[in-house]
Amino acid sequence: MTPDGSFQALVDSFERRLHDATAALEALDARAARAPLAPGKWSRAEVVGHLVDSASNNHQRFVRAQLGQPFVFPTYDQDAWVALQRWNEAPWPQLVELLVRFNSELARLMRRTSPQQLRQPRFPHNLHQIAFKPWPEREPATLEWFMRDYVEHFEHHLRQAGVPD
Ligand code: NI
Repeated sequence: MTPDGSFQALVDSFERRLHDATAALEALDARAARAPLAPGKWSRAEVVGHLVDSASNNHQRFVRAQLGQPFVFPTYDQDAWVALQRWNEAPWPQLVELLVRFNSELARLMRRTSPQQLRQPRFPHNLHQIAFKPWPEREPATLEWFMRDYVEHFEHHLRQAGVPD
């Protein structure tokens, strides 16, 4: 198979976005980062903590899939994860650093995933339950689609946290 130029371009744009987001998030002080974005909603720190949870869950999925394990993965209750870890109390600069380092590593992993791994049909799967934009239960999924979905979820939450495109 030929290298997928459009997928590599996606990884490039993910890395650029991560770089720009770093500066925007680092510029916030901890008090601003910990204020709820709306009454009863997550703060920016909690949104960033949720993105770390997403990175850690999806890192496992992206590696396990390439080792031939079933494309059926544990779900996670996002609000319970954020509350349990008290992301709003985490040191803000270190939380941003964790987000950036973890996602830089995921970008490196994505870039090194072979076209065959990216495009291989995966069935059964549970992407109708765990994906940001659910994939039909009865259609084979691909790792490429799932990685793209990860990046879309990441972008969605950056916008929610007020990091401009
Ligand atoms: Ni989310």
